[in-house]
Amino acid sequence: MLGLVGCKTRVDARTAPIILNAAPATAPVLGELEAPTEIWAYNGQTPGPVLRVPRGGELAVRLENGLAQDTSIHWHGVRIDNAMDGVVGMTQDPVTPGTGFDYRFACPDAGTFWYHSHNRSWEQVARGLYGVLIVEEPEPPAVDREVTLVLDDWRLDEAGAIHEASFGALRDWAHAGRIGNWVTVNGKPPGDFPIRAGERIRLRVLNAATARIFAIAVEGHAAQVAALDGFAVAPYAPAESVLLGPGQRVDFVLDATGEPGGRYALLDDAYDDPRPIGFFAYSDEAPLRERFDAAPTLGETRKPAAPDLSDPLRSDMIVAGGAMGGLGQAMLDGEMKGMRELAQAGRVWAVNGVAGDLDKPLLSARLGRTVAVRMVNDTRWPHAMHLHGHHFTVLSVDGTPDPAAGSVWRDTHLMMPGEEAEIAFVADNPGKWFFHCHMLGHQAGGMRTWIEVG
Ligand SMILES: [Cu+2]
Repeated sequence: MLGLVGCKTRVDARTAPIILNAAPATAPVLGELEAPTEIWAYNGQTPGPVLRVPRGGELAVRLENGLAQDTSIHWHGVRIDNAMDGVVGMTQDPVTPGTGFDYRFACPDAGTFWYHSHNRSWEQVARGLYGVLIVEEPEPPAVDREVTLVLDDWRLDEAGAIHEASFGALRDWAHAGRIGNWVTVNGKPPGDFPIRAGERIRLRVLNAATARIFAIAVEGHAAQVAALDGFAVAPYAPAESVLLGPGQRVDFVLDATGEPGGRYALLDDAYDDPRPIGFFAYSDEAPLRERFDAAPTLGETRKPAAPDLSDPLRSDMIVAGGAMGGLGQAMLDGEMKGMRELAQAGRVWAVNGVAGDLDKPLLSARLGRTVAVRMVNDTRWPHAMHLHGHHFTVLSVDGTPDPAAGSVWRDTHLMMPGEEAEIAFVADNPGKWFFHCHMLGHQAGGMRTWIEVG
């Protein structure tokens, strides 16, 4: 008996894994009053459960695959051990139906991160396989409450079901991606977020859509940006709505300066005039406070190594192709192929003239080397370029130095058509790291490469 107790204690001393079961489920995508929609989910819900871990803590997750397809989980934005990065075919074998995989890794940086499928992600994420990962600061900022909003965009048919026939449609992949026709916040159609006057809220916002860009602002409020892609910045009230490409996050400090009983829209104006994607609905209670101190900083969320720009390893990453892109040919399976053959193979984008082949890395850097990548968007479409395992700083956009260079660190950069951006980072995490567009149909269609570190 004693031995058994001792054994149990030792087991408990290591974090017991959180089970994430990926399987078909139903969810109130159309709203609580409508028939539920068939989706794919972690533990029966989309978004999946919010995972929380203290900075420096270890996360242990057992992925169980209850799908009829292979799957895996990528931990987006985490400077993770390469073997845990979740990229099928690069860092791990696929998790086949009926089997599982144990993820166990340290979370070195605080901030708002997320997790999602990284196999057939253009389908699996679009069907609902994602969730938020929060790594807590050692001394969290003084706020009354946290609210997490996960934005998504679904393509539904007339019956309200996920439009399955268009999964993998090359026409979408070659344009803006699988843009949907139904926006949800936390898996439901835009509704009310209860709020009390005088509250100070930390608002974590994630764009989990596979293609749609959001640009958000809170009507009548000076919400202050406190973190981008999880990385703390000195709080500021942006002059315009905050652009969020697929995969990107923003943390706001939202001071509830509205009137009791009032309703204020969360607005999105990424493509059109501002339209509400939810409402902050004030209670009638008297304000919690009349005056607000300056917004708190989130403290030190990460410690990115300072890049040595005196002699960086330089690389070009020229993305081309897509509709109206004029891509004549590209390498596929080691051979130069014309656009028709590329399209037949489902490849419509290229990185440095290679249409998605992964036999060679974009670059190989020794551990600790500063890398500067000139990213050129030679297409007619925006792209959300995501680097795994590292955080980079944007040095310049279209030749203009970025004033935030060296002080803002991101894992995803939203590139506009024709844009040329230079980014830099210290290659300080050994392994093979995927580098791709987070418009996930673009990635599948060839807009992907990888870097090798160490
Ligand atoms: Cu893209």
